[in-house]
Amino acid sequence: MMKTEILKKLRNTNEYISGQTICKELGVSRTAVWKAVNQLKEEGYEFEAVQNKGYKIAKYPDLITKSEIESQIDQAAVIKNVKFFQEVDSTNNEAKRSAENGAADGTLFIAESQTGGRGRRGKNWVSPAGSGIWMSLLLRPQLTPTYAPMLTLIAAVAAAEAIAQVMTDASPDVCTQVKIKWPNDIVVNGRKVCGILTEMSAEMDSIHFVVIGLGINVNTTEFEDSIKDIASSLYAESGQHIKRAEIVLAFEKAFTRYYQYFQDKQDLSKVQDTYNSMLINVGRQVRVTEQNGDFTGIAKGTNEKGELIVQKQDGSEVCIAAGEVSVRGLYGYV
Ligand code: BT5
Repeated sequence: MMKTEILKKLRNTNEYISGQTICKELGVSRTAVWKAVNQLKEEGYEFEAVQNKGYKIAKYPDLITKSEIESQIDQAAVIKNVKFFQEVDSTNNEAKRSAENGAADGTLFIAESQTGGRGRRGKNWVSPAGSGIWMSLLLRPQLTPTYAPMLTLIAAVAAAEAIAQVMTDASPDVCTQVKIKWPNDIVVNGRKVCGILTEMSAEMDSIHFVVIGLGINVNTTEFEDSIKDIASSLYAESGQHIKRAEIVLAFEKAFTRYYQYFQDKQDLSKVQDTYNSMLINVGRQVRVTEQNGDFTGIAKGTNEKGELIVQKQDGSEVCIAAGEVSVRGLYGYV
């Protein structure tokens, strides 16, 4: 794709690059380059053009388009290609539909807004345009279905790391406040900035595909009544506007690394320490809601399967598998 290639070339240098060089290196006509540059201008990229020298990008807009992301992905990354939508019902739904039609492992579905964003068990996910990241990664891992819940934890640790990293750049004192609420929420200063919804299609002994959906509130300034007491955004917590593509790319790097560890060992042993160091539940009282009743206990951390270890009042420990229960802090959301 021409726009991706042009962005790749201009991004990797501080020098001006002439239209002629771009044409030659990409093997395309001047008109084609001119057309692509104009499209990029319309999308909000600002170019500096100097006669006899060429182009340079002076300003990058806050976009999460195919060309913006693909022009920055590493060759070795888990994300291989990006499908961008201005609006979609749910990127998880889109990923599942495309997966049924043969979409490849490593396709990232990302949307500016969702009309039917979903949380777990039919809950709603608020996904307005312009301020957040609503994306779903399609994977086709060679694993049995029992491993799928672990992917949620890998995505959580990667998202938390990415968020902490961009927030450190923006506002150094905030990053220590980035925490994971088991199993799938990222909270900053106790408020939810990111949720993860993992879904899969599988047979008894093999996974057809897994879709990992992430919703991240980045530059959101106002939240609707239904979530205003629990939700926040990276902007609200740091006071800095952060470019959404930066977070997507930081997530991509961290996820690629942790996913590789996971595939090597088929457990979470290499992820566990980092996950537990960010886990907000540790040492806190939690209420575990199970089908056959509730109980309270102290959360101890997660084991190598990603289960939450909870010590009951009688001292015994139970391991709670992700997806089976809902864990609520005793005194509120965390
Ligand atoms: C989640 O569910 O946290 C998973 C959210 C996953 C969203 C992504 S966006 C891309 C992809 N496509 C989708 O359709 N979904 C995924 P859960 O733990 O069940 O939490 C849902 C609850 O979070 C809701 O009941 C609200 O209380 C709260 N909530 C809804 N929208 C929110 C938002 N934008 N920010 C913070 N909290 C929100």
